[in-house]
Amino acid sequence: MDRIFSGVQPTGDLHIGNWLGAVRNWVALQERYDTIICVVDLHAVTIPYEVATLEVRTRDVAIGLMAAGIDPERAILFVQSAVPEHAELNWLFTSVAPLGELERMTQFKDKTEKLESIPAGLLCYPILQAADILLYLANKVPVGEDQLQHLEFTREISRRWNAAYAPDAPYFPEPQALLTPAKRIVGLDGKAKMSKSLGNTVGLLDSPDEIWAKLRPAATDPARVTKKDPGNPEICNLFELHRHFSSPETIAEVDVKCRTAGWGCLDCKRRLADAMIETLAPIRERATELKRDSAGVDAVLARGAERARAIATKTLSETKRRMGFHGAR
Ligand code: AQP
Repeated sequence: MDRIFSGVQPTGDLHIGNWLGAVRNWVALQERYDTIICVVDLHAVTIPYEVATLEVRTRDVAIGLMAAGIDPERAILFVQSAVPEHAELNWLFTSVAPLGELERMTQFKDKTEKLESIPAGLLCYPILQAADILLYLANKVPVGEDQLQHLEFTREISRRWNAAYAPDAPYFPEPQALLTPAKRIVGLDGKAKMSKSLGNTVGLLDSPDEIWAKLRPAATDPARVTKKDPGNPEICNLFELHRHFSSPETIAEVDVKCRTAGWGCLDCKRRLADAMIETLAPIRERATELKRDSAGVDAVLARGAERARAIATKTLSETKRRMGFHGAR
């Protein structure tokens, strides 16, 4: 069976971009693939963060994943820092990681743009990501479009490591991306990618009031200034969200009413809010239940880490043996 690996950072609350672009796909894929899902907290410390809330955020992201349908009986769900082999393989991969390519990564350039002092962890983030994936010899990686460059880097690490240490029989696979039709959800500002750190999100677990408060001021077709101007749904970010949340009848209605100025953007937003609230309600309810039992959630994650380590230790031994380390069997 093919194995998939994917991860999510506990840098904030899960949002609908994470869900549409990745998490919903993981839930579907866990039926068909050997699935490993990780809350990647080691990645989250590459930018300034609040020490006091990291643990809770990490648990909350895991709760969001379970509420969205990740089944820890079927998939392995765990927290990255509970499996130290990630950090060790990361180090071993630095021996083949090309510095020039790390410096050219779009995410690195974006995230360091406004920083006075750049943590080395931010530069090396893609090496750790390669270690995350290859530690489980995963050959498929379901992600959003923003991760494609990093995944190409993982493939490069795999090729370089195999060439250096396993030239006759390649050990690491060259994993392929699995994208969804919602591979890049734009934020409520209508400009940048929906992103936890940009505050342009709708949270997966937001209450109906929070959803409406965020959608009300959201950017729409910039050319539509007054209610009487006809709009163009094709350039309206909220129409894209209708496509993911509303029924075909509502989508058709939105299309006509927008083009003919049959209603204002606020009417359109109200319909979207209603569809979103209805779609996300079961996830929110399951999350509320799970939050009542944080010890139970921690036990699930500990069991996930045990299962992950059983695979990780084996890969690490094989890697070290091929690299010639003393005592590696
Ligand atoms: N806007 C998006 N559209 C589609 N997919 C997305 N993903 C993230 N944003 C979108 C996908 O969600 C998975 C988990 O992402 P992550 O939290 O680990 O990393 P990220 O891409 O860095 O997410 P954020 O929200 O942008 O976090 P910050 O602001 O902390 O950097 C990934 O598969 C990602 O592709």
